[in-house]
Amino acid sequence: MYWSEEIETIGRKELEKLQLRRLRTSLRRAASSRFYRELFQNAAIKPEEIRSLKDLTRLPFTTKADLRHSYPGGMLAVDPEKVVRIHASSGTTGQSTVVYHTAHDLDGWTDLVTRCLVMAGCTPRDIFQNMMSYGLFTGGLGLHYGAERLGMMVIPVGGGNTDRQIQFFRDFGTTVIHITPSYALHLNDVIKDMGLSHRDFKLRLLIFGAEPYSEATRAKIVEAYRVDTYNCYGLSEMNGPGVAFECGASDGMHVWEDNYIVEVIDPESGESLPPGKIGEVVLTTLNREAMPLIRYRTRDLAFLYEDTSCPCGRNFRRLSRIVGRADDMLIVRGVNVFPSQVEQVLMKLPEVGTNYQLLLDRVENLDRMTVRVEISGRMFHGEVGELRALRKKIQHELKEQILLTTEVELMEPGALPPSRGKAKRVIDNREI
Ligand code: DLL
Repeated sequence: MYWSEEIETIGRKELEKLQLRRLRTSLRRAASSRFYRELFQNAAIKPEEIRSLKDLTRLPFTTKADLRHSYPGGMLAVDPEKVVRIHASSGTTGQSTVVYHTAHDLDGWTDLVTRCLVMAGCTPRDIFQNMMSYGLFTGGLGLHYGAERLGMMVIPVGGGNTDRQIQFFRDFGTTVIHITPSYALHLNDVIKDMGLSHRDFKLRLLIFGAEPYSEATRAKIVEAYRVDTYNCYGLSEMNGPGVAFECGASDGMHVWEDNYIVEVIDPESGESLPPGKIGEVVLTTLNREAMPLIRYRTRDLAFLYEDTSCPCGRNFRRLSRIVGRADDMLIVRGVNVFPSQVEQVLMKLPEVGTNYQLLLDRVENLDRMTVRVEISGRMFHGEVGELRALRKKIQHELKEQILLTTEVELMEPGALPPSRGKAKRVIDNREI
């Protein structure tokens, strides 16, 4: 099923022609912002000199720091009167980054989200409960308008208030939810505590994104809810959700390349990497008026699939799941560790519950990593010997995976702060 069949099934050659045409327009638009005018001048390059898609690599990158420095209006490329909405990134540190949208931009974004929902098999008969927060964060309004355009009944409940969410599942017969993976795990704990299960609901489809998660977590969620799951990737700088989305083949996320050019680069050298190689995702907007972004470094790590054909009929390149963030990488006693590696180990173990936290501190000048993990209710009432064995097992499996000896603290179910949106997994006390 397609929302815009003609464009979704476009051949690669046609697509590349369209991309080049749009790229040139995008560059021209970008050059009317103060930031890009200066950037192009400093790089001694004129937008008209970009005559092929390959030429794109001659242009400098744009970074999150650039967005911060040009706050609030340095990247605005249109007359402020044309702007109809702003969104901001959920980044927790420093100056926030703002993104401007014209009516055209919002219309284009909504269309991409609608494509995603149709690709996942949603129809106007579905009842859609949007459990991501509304406001400056894009997970709320972004999915909201796409779902409405498709004609689903939308319940704009937002994040949190878990009891009411469950009540709504029952009262309105919710069939599709949009939720962060960490909140889906927490929600399931509450569902179980209420003595309920997937049989009490009509859920059939779960869309998640906004934070990294492992395949093991997905398996846990599928087991609990018995639903089809779809991974949705995006970031506020690129509109928000709906930059890339899985099709029914569940094998990578199609990047909507008529709207974005995707590159994967070596985060150290900035060189382009071939398909299959993990690196930093770099995106260029092709259809945005208010704030075009050129070669934006996302800091997200993933790889592109080699093959551009897919059983679903779309030829848009596929991006792997996000394996981590360039800036999330922890260096513990000189070893590079991604929180996602720890999660992959923990979520595979049936004795482990749904929540965990990584705590880093420095003891006598040595890094120490403590993994605090909630165990399942059944284990909690078990024997002390059993718990000791479990702790050893977790330590051993972690050592195999990340090559580090870690402290493991087993916590009772519900002891760690639950996630109702993006989870905060790492507490690094080492700088303090
Ligand atoms: O999180 C947009 C979004 C909302 C995407 C709802 C999907 C669903 P930001 O707050 O700007 O925007 O955060 C963007 O979140 O750079 C990734 O690091 C991470 N992220 C988003 N989607 C995924 C995903 C929204 N599917 C940042 N898997 C991005 C892993 C994701 N990480």
